[in-house]
Amino acid sequence: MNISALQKERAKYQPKLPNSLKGAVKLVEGAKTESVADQVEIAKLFPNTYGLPLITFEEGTTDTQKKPVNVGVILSGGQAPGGHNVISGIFDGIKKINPKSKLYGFLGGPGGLVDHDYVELTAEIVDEYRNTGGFDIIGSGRTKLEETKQFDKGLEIARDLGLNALVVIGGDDSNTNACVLAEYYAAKNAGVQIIGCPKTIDGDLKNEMIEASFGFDTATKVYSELIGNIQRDANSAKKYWHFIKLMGRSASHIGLECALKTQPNICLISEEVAEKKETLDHIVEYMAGIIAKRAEHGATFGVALIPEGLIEFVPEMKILIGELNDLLAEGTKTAEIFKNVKKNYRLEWVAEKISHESAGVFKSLPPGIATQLTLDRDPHGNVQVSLIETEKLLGEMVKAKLDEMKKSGDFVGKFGTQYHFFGYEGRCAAPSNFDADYCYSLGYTASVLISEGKTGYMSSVRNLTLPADEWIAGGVPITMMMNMEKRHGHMKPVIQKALVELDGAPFKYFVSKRGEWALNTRYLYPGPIQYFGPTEVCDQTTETLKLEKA
Ligand code: FBP
Repeated sequence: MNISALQKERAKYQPKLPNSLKGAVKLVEGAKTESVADQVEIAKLFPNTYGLPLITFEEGTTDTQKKPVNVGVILSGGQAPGGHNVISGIFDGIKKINPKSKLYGFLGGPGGLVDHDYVELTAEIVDEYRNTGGFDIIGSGRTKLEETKQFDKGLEIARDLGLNALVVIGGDDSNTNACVLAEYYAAKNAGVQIIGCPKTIDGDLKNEMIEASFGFDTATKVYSELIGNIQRDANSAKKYWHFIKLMGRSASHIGLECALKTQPNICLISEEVAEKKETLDHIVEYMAGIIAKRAEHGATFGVALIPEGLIEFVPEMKILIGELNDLLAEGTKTAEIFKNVKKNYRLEWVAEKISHESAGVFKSLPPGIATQLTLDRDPHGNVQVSLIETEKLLGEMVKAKLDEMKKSGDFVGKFGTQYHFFGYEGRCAAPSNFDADYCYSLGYTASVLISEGKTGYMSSVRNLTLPADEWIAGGVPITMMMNMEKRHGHMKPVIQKALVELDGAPFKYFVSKRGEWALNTRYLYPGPIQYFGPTEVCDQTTETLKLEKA
């Protein structure tokens, strides 16, 4: 493999572990848990894995060698920086348990388990990928593991390989599936444990016990570097408004974190839009208002951050998307008919099948955006928001509003736009020191949970604003994070997504500053991720975590 100079140096980096994982480990069981909501339904659906206690690891005294364990690992869903370090953490952890332990990687995501497509991850392979970005060591995929047929195929290969456990590295949907799989194998007494790891750049898999999903730190650092560069360009040329859509599917954590790091003129927060029941027109008025005010002082430039999932949070759009999801859900009769409707008649066909109000909203959208809303759902039944060009939709609507304002004398100046979408640029970056350490610790924690015979747990590492030595490692029962939600038109147990909390410290801080950032030019330029150098530059956690923990 050809490697860059940075990779060569980075390969030497030894990720930090919490003190509790450095030598002998003592397991401490905490209180029994309950799901965040819908306790009766969840307990009924998960009789073998519901109500398990929280687990914390502490420094132990005796380090006895245990029996070897064979472990399978799956990377599921979108890439996130640090996945390779989770794998190297599992590898080192199970080798510490017993050097005869083996690690198998299922290729191309959960589908690899079902299709029995795997590779043994040897020291030689794992060493090549330490501290690198990407999921290319074994690849990832979005196959949804939800049918017993798939679980049984998984069990076949687990038995062939003598697997004691399977680690699923994924986001909320993948960990939901991991939990269902854990329950199925536990009910069957199959002898295969399931452990989840919290992955997603979106940052929406978090709660009291999971302070952050891995990858969020690095991805937001990459986007913030780019936003800072664009801000500097805007402030130099003084001729464009840059509308930047940021990945993150539903929640606006990425947008908020990047705003805290770069201080742009506008950052929309989807959760606030939903709370205030704002319409698209309100949002456009707000943006146009700031643009016009800046223009009054000669500042005909600026930067606006737009979260990827925004339109799903605009109440009228949410209702529309919900109706479209039901209409076009995979496997429904209407979805089948839709596939055969002629392309140029599709929008009309859809408008006839939804409520009168939603049809009005649907028809008011530019045809390109309306079409994007009808495109294939992802395997979990969600609209693929990354395919919807919200930044252009808003750009066009803001331009129309400013044209009107110009006529009435409320806007003087020019409005030139540049559009950007940052998402894929950050998902495979070389993990920051924080993500390199955090991911390695998550993987190592998973190996200890396995050696302790646990199943249905998610690997948890907390206290993340303190130095890694002081991090608290352990396990959280996945059922603890679940509630019932409507998916594909049916109520299903799923891990509750963590949206931006409007009474949380990060959002409150943002609100206290955004007026000043809007009208004045207070840009911050974070620059690229630093891997070597002073700790205040290289080992920063996210602004979100800092404010949450302050
Ligand atoms: P995960 O939830 O699987 O981590 O996905 C994150 C994400 O990057 C979202 O932010 C984005 O909407 C989506 O993946 C894009 O999906 P794809 O990689 O399939 O285009």
